[in-house]
Amino acid sequence: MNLQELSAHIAGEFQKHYGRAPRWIVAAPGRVNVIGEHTDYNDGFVLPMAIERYAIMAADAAAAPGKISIYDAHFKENATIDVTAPVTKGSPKWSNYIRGVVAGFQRRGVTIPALDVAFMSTVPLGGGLSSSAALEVCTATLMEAATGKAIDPVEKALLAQQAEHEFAGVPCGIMDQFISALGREGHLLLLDCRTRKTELVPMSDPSVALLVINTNVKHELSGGEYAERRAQCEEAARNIGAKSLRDVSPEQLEKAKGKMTEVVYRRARHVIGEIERTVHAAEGIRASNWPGVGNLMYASHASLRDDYEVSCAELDAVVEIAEDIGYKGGVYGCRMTGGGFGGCCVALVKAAAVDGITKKIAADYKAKTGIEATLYSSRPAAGATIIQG
Ligand code: GAF
Repeated sequence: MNLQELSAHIAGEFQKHYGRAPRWIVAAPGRVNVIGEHTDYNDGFVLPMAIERYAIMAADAAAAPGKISIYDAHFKENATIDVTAPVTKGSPKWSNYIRGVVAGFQRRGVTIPALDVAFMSTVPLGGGLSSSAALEVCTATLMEAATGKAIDPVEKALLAQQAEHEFAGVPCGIMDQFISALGREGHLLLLDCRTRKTELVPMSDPSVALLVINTNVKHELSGGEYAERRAQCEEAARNIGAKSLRDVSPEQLEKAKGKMTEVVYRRARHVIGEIERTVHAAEGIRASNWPGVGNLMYASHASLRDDYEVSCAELDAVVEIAEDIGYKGGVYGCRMTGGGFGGCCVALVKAAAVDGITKKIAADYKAKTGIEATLYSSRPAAGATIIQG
């Protein structure tokens, strides 16, 4: 479903559930990160794009005061949030992403209106495409629409990130919420996570496409591995005497190697190399140097697999299949994307070869793992929008 169809669909769901038409419709996209993995919480660079997959909400002011009623139109579940007091964690689990954002608005002194809401998402859950950030940013956009007060998009991303930290328990960086709030059609976003300055990188060459390959192995970032990686990076920076790994050169790391465990050293080596690769990839994309960008993607994957140890057998299988198809078959590069431990890969491919590559990866992945992958290509989409209201 494209955004227009999705918007009509959620309006219909709202109508069926609440017996009237919605006043507001808002949406926020998921993302795929082209390169720059596990660099955001190290003050580094990331290069994501918003995808044509969305969390979407239809809403209207509620007759009953003091609460937000939410109807999950896909799983046919309901949640109620009492907004007469500071919002806290609650159930069902998915409502915490919404609760966290509402709490963030309350903390900023916003009086939350009573609302009836219907929502759904076409961002696969736990697929490493930022389904949670999409839901958070979508909620923040609904708050803006319903209160009539827009907030600065950077502030909005930070509010959504805080919701993820406090209500979902994931100490994530800023990338996912940022791209969902600030994505631009036809562009990747080169984000400096230290200064929060962004540069739009046009991605409109019709001869190439980005293919997302979902391994359909679920990833769960709250499992502790993510927080552990983050702590290891901080330990490495501390041992070197730097504020963050952003400030450390490969030479400095080598010199300080004896001051840290071998594991912490490898974590730092990934981050330092990945920050450099991300800057080079942005240059490569601007120059349409697709083979160069592809090689950086392969190098990123190897580093995430061997040094950062956040890949898994299924993600590695996809990258191996892509490498086998190779340049001659139309694949420039491929890597895991997102937090890791499952989820998706992203491949840079020749547009003319997309169909053949899709079939080949799906068949070989099934043969290797016994699992059906889901593949789709997406153009870079726009960030969060108020569609109606
Ligand atoms: C997850 C996090 F939410 C991001 O902040 C980022 O760290 C990513 O993993 C890894 O690059 O998506």
